[in-house]
Amino acid sequence: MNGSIMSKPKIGLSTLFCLGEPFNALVKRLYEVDVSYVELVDEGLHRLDKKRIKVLKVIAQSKDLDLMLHSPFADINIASSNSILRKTVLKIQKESLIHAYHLDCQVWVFHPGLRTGVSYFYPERDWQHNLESVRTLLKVAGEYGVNIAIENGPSPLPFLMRNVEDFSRFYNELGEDIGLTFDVAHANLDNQIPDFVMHLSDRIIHVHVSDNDGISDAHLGIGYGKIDWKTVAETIKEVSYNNIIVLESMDHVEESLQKLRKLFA
Ligand SMILES: [Mn+2]
Repeated sequence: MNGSIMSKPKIGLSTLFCLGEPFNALVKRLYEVDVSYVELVDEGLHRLDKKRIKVLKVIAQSKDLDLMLHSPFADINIASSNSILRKTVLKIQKESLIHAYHLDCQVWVFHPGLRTGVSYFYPERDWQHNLESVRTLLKVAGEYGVNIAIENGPSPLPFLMRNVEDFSRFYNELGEDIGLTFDVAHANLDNQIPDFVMHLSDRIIHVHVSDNDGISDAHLGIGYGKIDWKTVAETIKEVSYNNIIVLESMDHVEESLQKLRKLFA
């Protein structure tokens, strides 16, 4: 490997940090931010529609932004045991995926399904529903030519896919290709950071970062939790990851971006 010809990862910013603000404030922030890669969040006050997509396209063009999109996640369970809910969830997710198509997003990120109150009785069913839903989303993604990536979920939430073992089983059984959004902070809650990079580096097409204390998914600024960022950066560089690393911290945003630029320089 020749270090001089290897390109380094690019640092991007998720708009999660301002999800509490109205859409107009998001627009203003997008005109101000000093990044070229922005992951929008199709959720809460920032839910997308045709009109908003038009506004965002103008900004992206004038600021030469590369956009990515995080799918809705509140009350979203693609493995729901209730078929009516599952159908509705998939409808919401498909609409969001099509938003990503209209915004020319590099990737559309979504969460795996979760266990429910009946998973104890039917442990295999939610796993199968999760696989089926992912296949459905892959089909839509193929129709629209959108790249999609499934993210490792954070403990203690009962996500079906949180560690390397879950993802290995998933990839063995899916029978199709799908990229992985490696969330470093989520992996830290399961002590899985090095394991993901070691075993699934060829699946990782997108990375999320924020800091935490190893117990709760607090989305802290980089350096404000217990994650050893020097080691994380070395590990990620070792596998020659050179795609985008998106900051998902909710505070110390500017400072965190600077730290990431230095860490991955
Ligand atoms: Mn994330």
